Formats: sequence, C-alpha cells, structure tokens
Amino acid sequence: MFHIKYIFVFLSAFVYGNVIATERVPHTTIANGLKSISRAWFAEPTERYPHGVLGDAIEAGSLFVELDSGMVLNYRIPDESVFEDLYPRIADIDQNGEEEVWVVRSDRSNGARLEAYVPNDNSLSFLYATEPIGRGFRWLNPVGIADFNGDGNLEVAYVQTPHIGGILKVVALKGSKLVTIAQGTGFSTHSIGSTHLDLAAIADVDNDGAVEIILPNQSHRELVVISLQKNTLVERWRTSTEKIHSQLKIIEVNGRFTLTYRGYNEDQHSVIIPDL
Ligand SMILES: [Ca+2]
Ligand SMILES: [Ca+2]
Ligand SMILES: [Ca+2]
Ligand SMILES: [Ca+2]
Repeated sequence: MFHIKYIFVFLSAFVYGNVIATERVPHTTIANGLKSISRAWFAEPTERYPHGVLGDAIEAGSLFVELDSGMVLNYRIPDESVFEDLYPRIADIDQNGEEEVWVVRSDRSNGARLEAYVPNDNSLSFLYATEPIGRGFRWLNPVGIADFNGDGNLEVAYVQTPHIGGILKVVALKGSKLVTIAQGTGFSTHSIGSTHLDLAAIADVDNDGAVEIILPNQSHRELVVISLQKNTLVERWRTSTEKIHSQLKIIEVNGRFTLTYRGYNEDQHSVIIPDL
C-alpha cells in the first residue's frame, strides 16, 4: 500500500506540475486529516496582498488537499485575495463524516474571513465562510472547532483582529450559514509579525460536555478560561503569566488540566487550572 500511495503522489505532482504542487509558501506547514483527507497545505506564494503580519508579506494563492486515495486536489483563489494563513485546519463541523479544510482568506476590501472547502468529485469546492471583517488588512486567528455550548453540534471559534482589540467570536452553523452566536473583547492570540499562531487551547476543563476556550488577554500576560453558557461568553478563571510567546497547550493528567507555553526567553512555563 505504501508504494501505491507513493506512486499516486508522484503522478499527482506530475499532473499538476511540479512547480505548483511542491512550491511551499514560507513558514507554512502541512496539516494532517483523520478520515477522508490525508493532508492539506498552501502553495503558489504571492506578494499581491502586502499586509505582512505573519512574518513576511508572502502569502498563498492556492490550497492543496491530498485525499486518502492519494488523489491531489487544488483550489486556486482569484487574483485579488490570498490565503493569509500558515496551515489549514481539518475538521467535520457538520458531522456528515466528510472532513472540511478550514483556512483564512483575505482581500484588500474585506480583510479576513474563515472559510471551509471540501473535496467534491475531482475538485475542491467552497462550502462555508464566516462574515468577512469588512475592512482590508484586518486579520483573524482561528482558535478551534468543537462543541463549545454542549448542544451536540460543533461551533468554530476565532479571534478577530488580535493586534487591535481582539474579539473572541464563536460561530455556529445555521443551515449552510455560519452565524455568530457569542463574542467578547479583550483577547489576543497573535503578536504582529510572528509566525506563531498557537496561543489558544481548547478542552472541556470542567467536564460538563461543553468545551472551554483558554487564551491570553491583550497584553499576553494573563491567561483566561472562557465557557460559553446560554450563548454568552463567561470568564471562569484568570491568572497572571510570563508574557506568552507561543505553544500554548493544555494537557490532562488524572483529571487535572495543566497549561503549558513558551515565554520570550524560550523557557517552558506551566500553570495548573484549579477545579472550576
Ligand atoms: Ca506569509
Ligand atoms: Ca463535513
Ligand atoms: Ca455546540
Ligand atoms: Ca466545559
């Protein structure tokens, strides 16, 4: 099987052209799926959207998805927009058994929105999008896709404009539309110019079936645990920290949750969340 898959990958690269399929966008990484999607990544670097908040002003013009079968699909976005992102996220928000690929797309008129694409026959199709921010050169950083309110359906959370008064938004699928069901200000999950997007974590910290969001405040010197209760974001706990640089993670050991992160001296720090 390994050899067959390898051959498919080689043929796909040949069909789509070696330059496009293998030209990685700087700082980007490959995402791995669990079900129908094997991998997803960005390609076709472009400088047509000179925002430059993710480490350089080179963004992606194209999304590639490799299916479990080895088939490689491509979605090239129109000239005016880019994928202003460093890696796709693979989830199944509508829980139909088919994974979607979630990416941040931006343009000069409307700034960023979060979009989902799905494999459809021999191509990638656009499926869902959040409302765009509505102003060019405004970015958002995804937090995660999970059941944040405990109703059995999945929602998507992200921080809009993390550099300028970050707004945490939780968005739910209503039919085929993504609708904001809760939001709150005072958060930030990114430093301007950084290639680290990993300043938020999610876990059901109080074990009630609804997933909490853990993220820094605007100064990155506090961590806040947020629950979504009756479509309202409720602060459950807050603690002072070293200024957080990257790699915020949450781990559970015997029912107790510990947050770990890297500070600006690259030291590893950790903090235990008390019983909530
Ligand atoms: Ca870039
Ligand atoms: Ca799906
Ligand atoms: Ca839910
Ligand atoms: Ca919970």
